[in-house]
Amino acid sequence: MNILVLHGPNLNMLGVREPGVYGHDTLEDINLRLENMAIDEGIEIRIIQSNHEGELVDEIQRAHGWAAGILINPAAYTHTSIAIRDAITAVGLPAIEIHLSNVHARENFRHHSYIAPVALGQICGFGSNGYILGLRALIDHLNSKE
Ligand code: CA2
Repeated sequence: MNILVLHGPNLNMLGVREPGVYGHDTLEDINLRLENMAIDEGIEIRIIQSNHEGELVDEIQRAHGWAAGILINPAAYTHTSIAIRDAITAVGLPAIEIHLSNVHARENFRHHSYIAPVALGQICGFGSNGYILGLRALIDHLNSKE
């Protein structure tokens, strides 16, 4: 089972600034936890962070034919990107939307997600644990379809 993990813009700054909102874990910490879980589960993951919308779209398209599912924190593009939404629809892969913070308890502009309607589900508000919960949910979903 292959899974693509995508981190959107500014998530490379995690742990460096705003620990009150996003926690103390760095992106490297999160990726290490995901990689360890992937080893334990016997699956393969490919992890990409990009600050560029088009690159995220390219990676989603590239996942077609390789990945069985996508774990994505689109970061600020959650609230703006029809292109990322369309790419998820185009590849037809189950995608789980992750947010570190509880976006619904924050500013109004973070309450709307262009991605949520095409995602299998959304996990938010559990900090970096959200990625682990999301990977668990995606693996279980894919296994239940076999
Ligand atoms: O809660 C999340 O995971 C978000 O996707 C994070 C995005 C934000 O735009 C979404 O509304 C919710 C922002 C990521 C920015 O990450 C930073 C990390 C350290 C310092 C500053 C920003």
